[in-house]
Amino acid sequence: MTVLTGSGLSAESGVPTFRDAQTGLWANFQPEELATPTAFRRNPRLVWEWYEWRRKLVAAAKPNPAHLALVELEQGVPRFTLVTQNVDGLHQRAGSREVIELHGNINRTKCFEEDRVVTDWPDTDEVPPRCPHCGGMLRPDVVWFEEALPETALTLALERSADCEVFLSIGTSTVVYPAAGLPFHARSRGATVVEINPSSTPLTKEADYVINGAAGLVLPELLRRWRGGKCSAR
Ligand code: BV8
Repeated sequence: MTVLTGSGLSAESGVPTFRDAQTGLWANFQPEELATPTAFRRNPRLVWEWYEWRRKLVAAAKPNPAHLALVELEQGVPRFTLVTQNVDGLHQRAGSREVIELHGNINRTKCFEEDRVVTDWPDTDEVPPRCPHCGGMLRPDVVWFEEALPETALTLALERSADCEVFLSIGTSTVVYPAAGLPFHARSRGATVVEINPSSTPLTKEADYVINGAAGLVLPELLRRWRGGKCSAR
């Protein structure tokens, strides 16, 4: 079984989805306008502060029943793979052991010049802070639009999508590529594709099963039925 999650999975943890209306100062911006290297070059302070705001939101959030259900599935299903587009680290905080992060992690920071993770840096008033090695600006270790995904993560995600029997696509609008291509790739290789989402997406008409509901309610119920032997998970 291979599972792809999107920001809808963290919605019930209080983390706004990527296309939810942004609040406060950020209401004037579309995420796509801020999550790019061009935006960072143009206004590094604005982009750094947006991520600081999101990091605080994520730090205050807790994994929800959907995250916890995926931890139990990982422990009980042979050959289980979790692939996420989310950058909030909530799967790991819930207890998922192997998480393929396609879009990086907001809790990691890297040097914009050297592209290497930095764990601590001099505490100055400068925003964004500076790399202790080269003096370049620091940035969040996430994949921005127009940036390539981490090759190892994408290759592994494609392999696990190609050789699974069941592919669950949960809480994603299925519009951001190449991640959005994974359920279609799985389907083309013979997997049974299940979509869990309160709304329809470009995948809905291609999926074998569509469960219109919130992940935090649907996944625990699926798990309950699986434990009761009412459905098989492969
Ligand atoms: C790439 C990290 C090529 C940052 C994110 C020009 C140049 C290059 C590429 C492109 C280009 N033009 C277009 C592209 C392709 C582009 C793309 O796909 N654009 C889209 C918008 C058309 N892709 C890229 O740029 C990618 N890179 O192609 O590089 C390349 C190759 C070699 C060399 C150089 C370049 C990079 C894409 C990664 C962008 N980074 N995140 C950050 O977070 O700040 S993407 C961002 O969107 C998040 O990761 C998010 O997860 C992801 C997808 O969104 P969703 O997760 O689906 O969230 P969304 O809000 O959309 O939907 C939520 C869903 O949940 C909804 O359906 C809702 O109904 C549902 N829901 C709500 N509540 C619940 C629920 N479901 C279940 N339960 C609930 N309770």
